[in-house]
Amino acid sequence: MLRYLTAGESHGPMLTAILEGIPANLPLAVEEITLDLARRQQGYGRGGRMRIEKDEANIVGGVRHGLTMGGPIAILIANRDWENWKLTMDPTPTGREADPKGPVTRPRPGHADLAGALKYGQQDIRNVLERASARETTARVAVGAVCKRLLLQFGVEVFSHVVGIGTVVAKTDGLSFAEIRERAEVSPVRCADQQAGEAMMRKIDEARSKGTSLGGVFEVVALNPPVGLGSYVHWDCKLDGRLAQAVMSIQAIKGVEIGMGFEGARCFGSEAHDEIFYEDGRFMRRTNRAGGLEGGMSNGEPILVRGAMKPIATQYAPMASVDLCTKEPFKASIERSDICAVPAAGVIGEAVVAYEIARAFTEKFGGDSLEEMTRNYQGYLTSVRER
Ligand code: EPS
Repeated sequence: MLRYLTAGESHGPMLTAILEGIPANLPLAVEEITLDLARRQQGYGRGGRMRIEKDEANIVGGVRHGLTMGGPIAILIANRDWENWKLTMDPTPTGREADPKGPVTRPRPGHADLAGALKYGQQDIRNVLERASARETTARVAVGAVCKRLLLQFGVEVFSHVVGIGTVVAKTDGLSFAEIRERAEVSPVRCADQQAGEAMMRKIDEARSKGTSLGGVFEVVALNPPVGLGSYVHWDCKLDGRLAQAVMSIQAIKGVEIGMGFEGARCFGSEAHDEIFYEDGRFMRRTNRAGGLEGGMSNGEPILVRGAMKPIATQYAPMASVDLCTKEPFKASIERSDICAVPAAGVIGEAVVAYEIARAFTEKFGGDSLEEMTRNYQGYLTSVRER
């Protein structure tokens, strides 16, 4: 079974990810992980921090001579900014006296600050915000890159594109998945519709000039999944439920849709489902309104998951808040922030979706080595085809 943990703070020395359950003998190059880390760092609308960081993966466990060995895979990613935060983030007791920044006592609306400080009994909100920060998603993208590599072995490809930023919505009707992927990959906002992409950048500029931020929607696509990942038999086996949780767990995500999602609720039933055909020796659909998921299982069509990201809570435009210690009202504002991180959120969406699909794969096809897993997978495909 697949599972992972991440550790580390936004301005600490590094982020750490441990991924357990990847079978032995999977080819894995550190460059593949670093490539996804770089993709996460890009995107029109990022702030000054991304000019400091250049995320690189360092595999320190579970891989030898380019192949996984079956043990936990451990990945480290250094925070370059740590050099500027050494005293503030010093793990020894002496650090507290030497911290040039002093405690953070002003909770920012929209962040984990207030609820986190009250819950964990903290006087210094830095003890909350450092871990709650979306910097943690760097480690999740590293985990996702390994999961993508496993899925690729079985022909499953995971990619993402931005479908909306603020009120600007992309039109991708008539484009193939290959075209959407290609166009999104070269767009500064990771949007396949060039005209909409330009309008999105203008919106981001407008938000920047107003000292505020912008949210949006990304879509993650998983091509070529086999039928039958996940299950209908228990609530916590349902793949759609697990994907929704995974996407919702990304910092600042407030909504998840699968397939038609909320749009389906506004249709008649005749417009909301995918009719079944049998062609070329296989069951197939001409539409994919279900987003590749029926009854909590993959149905063999591409899996489509969308995440809605709220505008980043850290803003130059001040919002009302109350000091944790003095209880005095103040206006929360900041010195450095991203204006829009939706393009990055799409890459993070790929990672968490790839992890959940890979987890469903390892549950269904098991195996300690890639060869064993491949045999199980091939045997299953044969039995499905021979029906
Ligand atoms: C973040 C605030 C910003 C972002 C950061 C997430 O960092 P800082 O406070 O250091 O300027 O840049 O995102 C990343 C560091 C990243 O790698 O995505 C926050 O508060 O969540």
